Amino acid sequence: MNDHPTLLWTARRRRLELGRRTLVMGVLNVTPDSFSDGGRFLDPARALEQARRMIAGGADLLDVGGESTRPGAAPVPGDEEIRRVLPVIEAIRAESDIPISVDTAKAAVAARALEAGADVINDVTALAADPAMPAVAARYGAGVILMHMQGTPRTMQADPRYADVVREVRDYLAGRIAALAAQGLAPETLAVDPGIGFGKTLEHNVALLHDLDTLAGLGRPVVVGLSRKSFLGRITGREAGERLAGGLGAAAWAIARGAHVIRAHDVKETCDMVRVVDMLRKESAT
Ligand code: HH2
Repeated sequence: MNDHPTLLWTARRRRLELGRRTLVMGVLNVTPDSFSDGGRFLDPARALEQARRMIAGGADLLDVGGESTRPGAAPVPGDEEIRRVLPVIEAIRAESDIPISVDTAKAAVAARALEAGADVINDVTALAADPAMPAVAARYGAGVILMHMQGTPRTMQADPRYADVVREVRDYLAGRIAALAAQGLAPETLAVDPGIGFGKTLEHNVALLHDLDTLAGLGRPVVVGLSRKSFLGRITGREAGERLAGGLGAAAWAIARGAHVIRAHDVKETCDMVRVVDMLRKESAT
């Protein structure tokens, strides 16, 4: 197993060094309807408590989202999304310097979040849904996560089809990197994500994780979110709240195949796994 080459990911004033150490991105869903934790952190005070728990658990980055993207989810208006995430981002920033990403596809939400101290835009549409998004990312020098999705959350799981899922996801992300660089985004701000579960069958998700090193070949950091997702339920027969062990197994595999950042709800457990896998990667590379 090759160790990962060192990569720099810039996000506003930050330079995140990736490769030697895998980063853990804690998920904070300020929504009533997220698939595994909907409604638990809609109250800003409870969201802040959860943020504190994730920071204490070892999170490297917190991903704050105000719109569920689960299959079938209804879109949320921008002003409602801002009302959900802004107080939480402000409260975290008031007491911690931890890097914060905002999980949104709307330029107005991203701009307000960046103004409040967020560092990264995590966009499940790879900055393609809102034409104003690339300019916001460029203006702030924000870090950006470009995720692949086939279709929209409302329809994406109806009948996803690919001739070659790994090649199509890689080519799509390579195309987005090139298009955004042409629009003035600095390539070192960009990270990529295969979008596990976003318009993909079990077989598609398995193929993407199996060949994840193909995405690492794009030369940008690879983010992977698989925590509690339904493909784990398909494999293990478990409900969302009981998929931690399956998710840790898949995430360990993803790191060995080149993932740099793991997006997870269970931060403490994921950090323990990451420490062990990172140690083993170093040993096997020497
Ligand atoms: N998955 C979800 C949401 N955002 N962002 C990235 N970059 N990668 C992912 O895999 C990803 C993501 C879905 O998970 P969750 O946020 O827990 O659920 P919901 O969308 O229902 O809020």
